[in-house]
Amino acid sequence: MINRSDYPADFLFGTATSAYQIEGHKFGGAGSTHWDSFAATPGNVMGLGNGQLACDHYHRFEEDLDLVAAAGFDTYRFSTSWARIIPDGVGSVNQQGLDFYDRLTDAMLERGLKPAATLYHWEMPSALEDRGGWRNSDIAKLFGDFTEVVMACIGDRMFSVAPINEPWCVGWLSHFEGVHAPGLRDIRATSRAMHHVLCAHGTAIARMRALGIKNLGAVCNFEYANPIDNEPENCAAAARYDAIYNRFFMGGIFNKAYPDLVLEGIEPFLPKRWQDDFDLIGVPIDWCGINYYTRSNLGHKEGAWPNIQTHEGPLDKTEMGWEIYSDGLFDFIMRTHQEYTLGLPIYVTENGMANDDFVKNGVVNDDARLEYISAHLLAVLKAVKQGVPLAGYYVWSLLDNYEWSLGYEKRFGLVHVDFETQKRTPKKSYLELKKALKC
Ligand code: IFM
Repeated sequence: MINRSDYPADFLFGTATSAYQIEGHKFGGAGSTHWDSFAATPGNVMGLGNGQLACDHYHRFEEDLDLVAAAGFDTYRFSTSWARIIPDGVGSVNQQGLDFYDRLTDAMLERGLKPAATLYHWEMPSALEDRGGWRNSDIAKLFGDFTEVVMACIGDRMFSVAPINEPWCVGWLSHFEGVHAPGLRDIRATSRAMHHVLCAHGTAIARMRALGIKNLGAVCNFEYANPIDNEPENCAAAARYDAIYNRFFMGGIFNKAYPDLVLEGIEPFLPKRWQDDFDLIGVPIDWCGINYYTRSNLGHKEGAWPNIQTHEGPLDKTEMGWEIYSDGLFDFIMRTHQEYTLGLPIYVTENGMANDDFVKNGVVNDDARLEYISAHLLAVLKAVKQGVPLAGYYVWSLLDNYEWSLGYEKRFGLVHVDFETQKRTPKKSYLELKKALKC
């Protein structure tokens, strides 16, 4: 394990969670979300699991933040639930919802933790999904309205704010692959969602700037695109994957342009005059967040665009079946710095692994997670030494939680959660990180 003293003195260590994955959505007057109905539909989520109870963080947040602080973390990344605050997505505000985030914020500050907020981590209010969700061009404005409500309450106390977690998941995974809510498989829906999510990002940034909120960023996810061999058509498939996954959203936000390799597939389905939105999408921001977990091995597939086939790779894998490839994190940090952010601070806003964790005699031996985190923190250190302005690293996740379509089977936490009793047990990785953060 690394030591804190290996990193620059102002480098921040944190851990991350999201609202629907831990809070317990049934509490506090929250409205229905598209994850509730997606999860209630057989075949979408393992065990039909949903976020109604999750980790009951809604009632246990003090205990959970005690764990964050006791580990020696500097910052805590959390998200706000749109439907908890505005149950129908527009209109009446649920004061209980706002009060919850107000209390959560104060509880972070009381423990010396810097609050790092994400406004949207995937749970669209059902009433807005009924109106087309991310496919609806009104969504950017509605998201801006939600942003103002949240920030008027807690914005003054935030260390940093990002509008949307992982736009690739919101756009592609949810509307092209159908793996996440709303579970669509439609290229027109995908194209519109990919564009509108960026318009919503820009709208939220502009509204927050107007309110005087500081330290605004964007959080994108990245997956290393590895061709299975040197055959030109397999390399071309990997390049298309890279463009869709890793370059589309970054291109829009930082370079006001979409890659040709993506436009070749989606341009016919984008909204009219999409090019006119780049000044909004590319509104300046203060930092960029990289979420990184794995690589994919890619080859050509006959048939329709994007002609990509994913292949099983040779590297060690996590419980998600994801290959462990820490060099990919180094590559993305360098690329982000050199091609997109050009000197802005970069944070690794998510990194971690699912492991087959269980409590035995009060202990959880998750050595694999410890190795995974150490390897990725070394990749971060390598980039720091090359002069990249890396400002922090967040472990995903504080707690075992609701892993979306995989239900509660996959455990990503530094802290084990018994979902029957809600008992928290810090794992070995938590205890070792705690030692490392003291050195
Ligand atoms: O659990 C998710 C999180 O919600 C977003 N990033 C990836 C994590 C692991 O799959």
